[in-house]
Amino acid sequence: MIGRIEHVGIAVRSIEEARKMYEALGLFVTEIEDVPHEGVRVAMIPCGESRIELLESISDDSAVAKFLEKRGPGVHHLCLASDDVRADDAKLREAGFQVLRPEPTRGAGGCWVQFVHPKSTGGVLLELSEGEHGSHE
Ligand code: CMX
Repeated sequence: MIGRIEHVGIAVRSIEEARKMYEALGLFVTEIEDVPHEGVRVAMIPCGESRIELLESISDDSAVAKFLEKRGPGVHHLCLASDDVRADDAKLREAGFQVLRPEPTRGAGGCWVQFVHPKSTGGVLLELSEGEHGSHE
């Protein structure tokens, strides 16, 4: 089952530059983590019950590097908190949506994550996340 919006992922060229605007508003970065298998460095900024995830590429062929090259900085994905990512993954498959990975993988913060292709969702890359940061409802 889906709960809150866990985070909104924003592709940035530089976390150090991008964080300044949020900090000017009194928000702050609580965690910075490299996720090597995704080729990204992520900075998490809590905002109400959700978070803003700044995504900087650390690898030339990462999803975020490709996105920045094609589209420039901007909103990259929407992440919804799931209390059972495998069950929600199965529901999406059954409904004919294009789930990107054969099964959930570990993402930032040790969460289990799955992605749905933006071509299949009306233009928004969707992430489902379950775990330490993904399921406190
Ligand atoms: N949002 C909306 N559309 C997107 C997109 C995004 N984030 N990324 C790519 N697209 C669009 C492209 O613009 C392109 O559209 P056009 O054909 O109209 O030009 C199309 O999708 C390309 O699709 P593709 O050829 O299948 O693939 P790409 O190589 O561009 O990869 C995707 C797209 C979604 C499959 C890839 O980014 C992916 O696997 N993402 C999941 C993993 C991920 O994003 N990891 C980083 C975040 C990790 C984290 O949060 O920790």
